[in-house]
Amino acid sequence: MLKETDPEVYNLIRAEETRQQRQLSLIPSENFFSPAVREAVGSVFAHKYSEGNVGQRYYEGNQYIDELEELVFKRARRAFNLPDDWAVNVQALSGSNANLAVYLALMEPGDVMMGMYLPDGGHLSHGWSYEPKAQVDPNELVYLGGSRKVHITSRLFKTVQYKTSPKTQLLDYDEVAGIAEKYQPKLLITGGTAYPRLIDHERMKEIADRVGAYYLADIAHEAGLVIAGVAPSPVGIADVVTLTTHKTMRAGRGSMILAARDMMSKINRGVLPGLQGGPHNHNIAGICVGLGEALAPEYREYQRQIVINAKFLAGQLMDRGFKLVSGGTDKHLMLIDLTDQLLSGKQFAKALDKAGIVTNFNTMPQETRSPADPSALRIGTPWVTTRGMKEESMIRIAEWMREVMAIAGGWVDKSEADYLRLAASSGEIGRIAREVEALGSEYPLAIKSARYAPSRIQGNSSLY
Ligand code: DSN
Repeated sequence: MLKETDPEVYNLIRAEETRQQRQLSLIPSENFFSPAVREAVGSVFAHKYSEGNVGQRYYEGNQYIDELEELVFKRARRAFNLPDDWAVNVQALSGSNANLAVYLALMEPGDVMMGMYLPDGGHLSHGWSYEPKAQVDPNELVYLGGSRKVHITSRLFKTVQYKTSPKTQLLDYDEVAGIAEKYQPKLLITGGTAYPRLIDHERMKEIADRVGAYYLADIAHEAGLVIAGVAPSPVGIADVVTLTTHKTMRAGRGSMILAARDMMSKINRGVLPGLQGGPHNHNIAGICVGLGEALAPEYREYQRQIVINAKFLAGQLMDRGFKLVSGGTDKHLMLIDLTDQLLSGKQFAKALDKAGIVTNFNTMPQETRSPADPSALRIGTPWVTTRGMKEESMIRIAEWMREVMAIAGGWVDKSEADYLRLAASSGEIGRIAREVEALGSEYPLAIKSARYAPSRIQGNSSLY
């Protein structure tokens, strides 16, 4: 129908679908959803306003929305093994909004917030600001921000950021404890976008307790791994858990907040009226379907394979001379340290894109370059694992990455425009793009996405 009524948009959708089929996304925050999730997202639930919570809406006609949210709660309760006195919010429109709702509930302007240093792998919404052109002391393990208050959290709160150890590139919990003692945060946050190792939630909660802070575990990246038990769960340990539903979790686009019931009533008010109006009920329907899929037995296998693929790919890359931040990964993502390679993160990402391998350039611990052209490349395996790829495909990906570095490394002295022109016209890069596409054609987008849809739900089916 869209084809006839709006061919311009139809053609863009088809073009994007072809791109997704032909290229391989190694962006660790990207995944794709089953046809069932997409059907729910495209449903009539998009038409309904439903400000408020189950049974207490400001609009009439919400009986099915109420049932839908109840169903999400039941599925989330099982997926995350929630303690009886914990509750769920699924209305925040994104991970950042989920975090902001928690801050609105638990903090006052001027309070101290402590999260991970952004260039080491933290997230913007954990309090980022910086000082343009200032050199940051690589041996100083705490960062107090700068005059460029790029994220609203740095305007509202005093922000303190802990770094990874310069020696190991790992979190040093004793250092974090010392920083917390010194700055007395009201909220201690873990999680982020580029830390390739697991987090010790018990230790972090202990540090938070010692200074009277709340502990927020932001597991946006790891939510799927946590559901499957292949990464440790902060549920029942942290005071609040936030997450996005579309990364490893592969359950449609949105977010969730998990916390004890009494705290959740404050957080619900942080979401509405604090931050937003009507929830996006069609996305909530998609998340509900995705949670159903997450309760199927295949999901655990999928999450395990994500980590197997990531560790295997890490080994293959290191065998080919690439250095990885912290020496590897425990989960779905890794950071390639390019400081001893010919290309910067941005140059490598641009050449890889022309070869059909989609990545993103990223900062890394001890970063000396600008975030616009940093020293590292961030990659991960959720997307390629959803396509059904296993270890043998990781070998091919690592080899293509080595080849692209060798080919494009020869153009490093060119101007940016010439570099991009050469990357786009190179026969060798074009050959790799065709090989990538050929591998992709063995793992079609649509068929593999359906493969993980549940045929039955584990456990007590009366809930469903
Ligand atoms: N954009 C997400 C990521 O790529 O990790 C974080 O918000």
